[in-house]
Amino acid sequence: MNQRVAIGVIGCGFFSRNHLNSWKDLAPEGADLVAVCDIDPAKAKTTAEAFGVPHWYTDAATMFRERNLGLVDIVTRMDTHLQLAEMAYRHHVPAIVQKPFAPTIAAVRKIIDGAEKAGLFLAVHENFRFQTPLQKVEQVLRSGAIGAPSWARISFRTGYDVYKGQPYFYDEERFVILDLGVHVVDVARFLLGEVERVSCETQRRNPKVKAEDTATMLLRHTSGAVSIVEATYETKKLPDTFPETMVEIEGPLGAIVTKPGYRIEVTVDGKMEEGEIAIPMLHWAKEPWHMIEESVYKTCAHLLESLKAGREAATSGRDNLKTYAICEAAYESAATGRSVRPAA
Ligand code: NAD
Ligand code: 89Y
Repeated sequence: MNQRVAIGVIGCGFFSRNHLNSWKDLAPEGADLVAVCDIDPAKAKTTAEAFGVPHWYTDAATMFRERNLGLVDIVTRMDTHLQLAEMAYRHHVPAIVQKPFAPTIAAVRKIIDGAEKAGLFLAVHENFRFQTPLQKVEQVLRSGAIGAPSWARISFRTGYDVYKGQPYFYDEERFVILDLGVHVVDVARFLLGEVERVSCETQRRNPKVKAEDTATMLLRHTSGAVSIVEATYETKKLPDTFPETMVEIEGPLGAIVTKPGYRIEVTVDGKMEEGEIAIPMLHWAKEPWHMIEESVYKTCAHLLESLKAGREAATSGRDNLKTYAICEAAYESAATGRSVRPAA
């Protein structure tokens, strides 16, 4: 029998439409979108109307009291994640929180401890490792074609106007590492495994933002591999590859390189083959975001399936703590000029 899960979404802002569309599309897999909540009544009401959601709230506590939720999807910004996750635990509701997990590693640990004490499923909506191009790279890597990877560059460099949709970026106290670095670091872990040492330099190149908009990290993985992880919103380079994460990986037998426009080059034994990675266009998706939008659907599908099966998600709270700890180490390295061991 298909187990149904009553889902409430908190936060009806810029990114929420991707979650809402995904949950609607996952109805055949058991997702019942029953309520939305936003402190802004106009946003809550228009979202409920647009997505045909039967109940809307301006107060999360009331939503938890009145609806018998089987899952809450917290799509607010990080400053509210701890308070809302703890509210979910008090009502014995499993939770997903968007990245970044929380503003500090202490808050991240509290969110995880709360879920573990309550015996509840907790996952972070970390969607980059569900992106079709990065899954393709992982598939080639796992095939063994290039051997065990020993060096990589994983970079997200763009000058796309991200501030238009996300104007809160101007005022972040810790900016590009927590917003974008978390994704790119998570991809580095996904492809090359755990990390034992981090060095980082940060820069604020756009005078209109408060904090760093460029981060260049050097990671030493426990396997011995080394990766350069880059995140910037301030490149003027063309073509602008937004929203692609570009990857170069080298192993003893060959290399995997992604190229702008969802292309991939795989070199094995001195022969290079080029290919195109087809990105499915979901019915609600729009370029250039369609690749990210498809990954949101795949992330939601994985999280729902894991919850229903009683399994830990690939991006569980515990897993994402490791990504967060690398980012925290990157900030410490940039501030001290030393390399830092991540403390997950
Ligand atoms: P946003 O500011 O546009 O939306 C957040 C919404 O939450 C607002 O409408 C606000 O009124 C509401 N809100 C705040 N506190 C609330 C509370 N206590 N109860 C109910 N509603 C509350 O932000 P956004 O751009 O939609 O980002 C949301 C999250 O998604 C952020 O953590 C961001 O980093 C993340 N995000 C992820 C991706 C990705 O690819 N994974 C992309 C963009 C944004
Ligand atoms: O905020 C960023 C994220 O998490 O993914 C894409 C984004 O919205 C802009 O780079």
